[in-house]
Amino acid sequence: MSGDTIAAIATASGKGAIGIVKVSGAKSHEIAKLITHQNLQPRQARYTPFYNAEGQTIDHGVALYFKGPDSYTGEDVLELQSHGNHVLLDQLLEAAAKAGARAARPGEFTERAFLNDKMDLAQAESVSDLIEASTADAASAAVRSLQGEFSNHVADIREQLLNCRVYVESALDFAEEEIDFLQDSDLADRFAKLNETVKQLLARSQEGILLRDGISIVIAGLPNVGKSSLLNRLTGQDTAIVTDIAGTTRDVLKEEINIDGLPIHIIDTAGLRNSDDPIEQEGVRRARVQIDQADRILYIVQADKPYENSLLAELPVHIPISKVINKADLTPEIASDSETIIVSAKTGWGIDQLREHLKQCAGFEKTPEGALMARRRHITALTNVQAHIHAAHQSLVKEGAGEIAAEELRVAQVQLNLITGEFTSDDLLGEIFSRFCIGK
Ligand SMILES: Nc1nc2c(ncn2[C@@H]2O[C@H](COP(=O)(O)OP(=O)(O)O)[C@@H](O)[C@H]2O)c(=O)[nH]1
Ligand SMILES: [Mg+2]
Repeated sequence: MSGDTIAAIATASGKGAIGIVKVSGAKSHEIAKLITHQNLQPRQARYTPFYNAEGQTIDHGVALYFKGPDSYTGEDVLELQSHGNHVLLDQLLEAAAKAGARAARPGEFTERAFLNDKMDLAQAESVSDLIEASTADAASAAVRSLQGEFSNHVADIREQLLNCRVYVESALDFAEEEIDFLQDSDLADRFAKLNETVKQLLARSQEGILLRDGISIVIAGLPNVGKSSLLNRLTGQDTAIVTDIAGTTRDVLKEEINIDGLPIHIIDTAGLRNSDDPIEQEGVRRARVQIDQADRILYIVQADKPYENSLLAELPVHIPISKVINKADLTPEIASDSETIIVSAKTGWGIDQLREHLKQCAGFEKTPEGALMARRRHITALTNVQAHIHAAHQSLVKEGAGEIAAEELRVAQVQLNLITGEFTSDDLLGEIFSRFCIGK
């Protein structure tokens, strides 16, 4: 248990019906006494006045006391629920400070929960993902991970890994004659099952990451091909100014839509052309910056002049491009290949196919068991685990090299432990929790 007692406002800023100040640490009960003038019993809500250090009433509200280890952080915890006004909450915080608490750092309550074994690191991280979730699907994925579903699968992989290690290492220790790993069907089954478990967890976690982060798509093309019209059509809103004057859009416009729960950040840009107008030149410069950072470019041409000044050669080669022919309503026949999507931003024709295409490009497939919220570091670790398992299996069946296989399995296990935080450096912990909001 950490020595000091921390306090923070736990509710969002702004006015609301209720605002909460949270306190955690050994002094919680004493602080409760100083603020409420009552001897609070664990887990019993008490409606009471809240007093400042001078004995003046700050507000009336509900005080809740949890005795550690049966609390969120595992320490003694106090929750003061007052009216949701920051003037009051600041006074409550000050009263807690005068009674011996210090201001909590971002994520410090959850960090303590992790340090006191109330949850593992992957669960702690999903607390933040749950708070940040912008769609119902992302929230469900975060809840699953918070409940430990992700961690349970990691534990399952750990156990299977351990079994494989024991198997290989004991074969090494006790075998009198050369072991024929290749003929050992039991071993092959173990590796196949292990590999499948890792693969499934990776798929569900990748879906979770997509649900949280989505993908960013920039709309690019010549002036007047209908880029802004397409943005408006996709968002269903009249955000961007549309005119028949080339060079209308100069600023970068960003909107977010979601397709079946997948967030897509759509960016409309100035049409790419050489211009004498310094404002438009700046618009084109900004457009190129956005294009360079996108996950995908929607390259728009118009149906009545599809080959006019192709810009394809100007677009960055490292970013995937989807070619879209717009203004399909203008020409009855459009020559295109199967890769090209044909739409009319004006009538809405083809927009559903475009949405479907975006979903496919993102690799967004709903796994039957549902997504699990995860971090990129988890994906990296799981991918490494997968590679080391593969290497172990290969060295067994191809070279009969038991020692190398055992070492590969050991390294796989180290990678796995990084996920749930068994052996995690303080730097990494600091980085993870500093991104939390204060009061969580
Ligand atoms: N007929 C037709 N006109 C369109 C379509 N999409 C856009 N336009 C027109 O093309 C012109 C340029 O549109 P805008 O969205 O401003 O193009 P941007 O410069 O690429 O952003 C406007 O007059 C739009 O009304 C379409 O699908 N069909
Ligand atoms: Mg425009």
